[in-house]
Amino acid sequence: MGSGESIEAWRTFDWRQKKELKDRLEKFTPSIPDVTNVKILVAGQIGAGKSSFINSVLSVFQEEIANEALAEDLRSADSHSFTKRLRTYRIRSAHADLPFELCDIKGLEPDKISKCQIDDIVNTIYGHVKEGYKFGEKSLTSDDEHYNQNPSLSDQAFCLVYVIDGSTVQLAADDKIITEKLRLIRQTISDKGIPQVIVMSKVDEACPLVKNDLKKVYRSKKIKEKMELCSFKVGVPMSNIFPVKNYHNEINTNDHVDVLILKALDQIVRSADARQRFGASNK
Ligand SMILES: Nc1nc2c(ncn2[C@@H]2O[C@H](COP(=O)(O)OP(=O)(O)OP(=O)(O)O)[C@@H](O)[C@H]2O)c(=O)[nH]1
Ligand SMILES: [Mg+2]
Repeated sequence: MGSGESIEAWRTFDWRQKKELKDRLEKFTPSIPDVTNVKILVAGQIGAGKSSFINSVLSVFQEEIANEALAEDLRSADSHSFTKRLRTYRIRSAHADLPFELCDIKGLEPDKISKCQIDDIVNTIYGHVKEGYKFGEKSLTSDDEHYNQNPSLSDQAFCLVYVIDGSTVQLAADDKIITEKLRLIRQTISDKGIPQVIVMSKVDEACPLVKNDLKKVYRSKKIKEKMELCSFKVGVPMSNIFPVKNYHNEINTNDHVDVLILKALDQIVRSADARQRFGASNK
């Protein structure tokens, strides 16, 4: 047996639910009447697949490969993030503009703790950072033209998505800094009770079994172990971790890829909406 090792399904998953999930998301309306959109922040290490995940979500609804949130094709040897500015993507389908938005930000660097990056992410969650802001060496200050003094509920992010590269996640100490950064972000926003969802990307690279057949993802021992590792490192329960294969080099969409992406998005949107409802009624 290969290193992926096929075992009994450890999570029940209906591979035929694509239409149901897609329809539900297309009909979704935020619970709070004056909220125009539910905003979701996508964070994670450089190269984890954040932009590719956003592209994949856009692709599922457009029914063709999107390339809006440019993902890097040929990553240079240096450890710089390809995405440098805050960009927000509205999801559109053939039928409608959906009321949720995904924010793409600069990746977290694995080599140094920078307070500035943590401040910028926390400010983005709170809705203080305007579209197009370039993440730099210094934190955004309240006198900057990209600082939004009075964020509305629609400007604030109500779910924090961590994209973690399933092919490289490991127990070793070399990514301690990333774990520490995520902890610092969580600590800063802890009183807000913002839900967190992990999207574990690159499951195709993480397990040869899954590379051959994506439908083996919930039968692969290796994928289960990697997800447990993500859970342990970030402190997010398994039920909030979703394995995905992003579109990155394909020319057509595919139902199996789509359904995993939709399942992750469905959970993200629901937890964000629940939080928004709770947060607003608390005011
Ligand atoms: N095999 C495989 N490759 C992927 C997957 N997701 C992303 N990639 C590749 O991983 C690389 C990085 O992806 P990006 O989406 O640019 O990552 P990012 O997190 O936005 O990176 P930064 O913007 O630099 O922080 C690209 O070469 C993608 O093609 C996946 O699910 N499977
Ligand atoms: Mg990116």
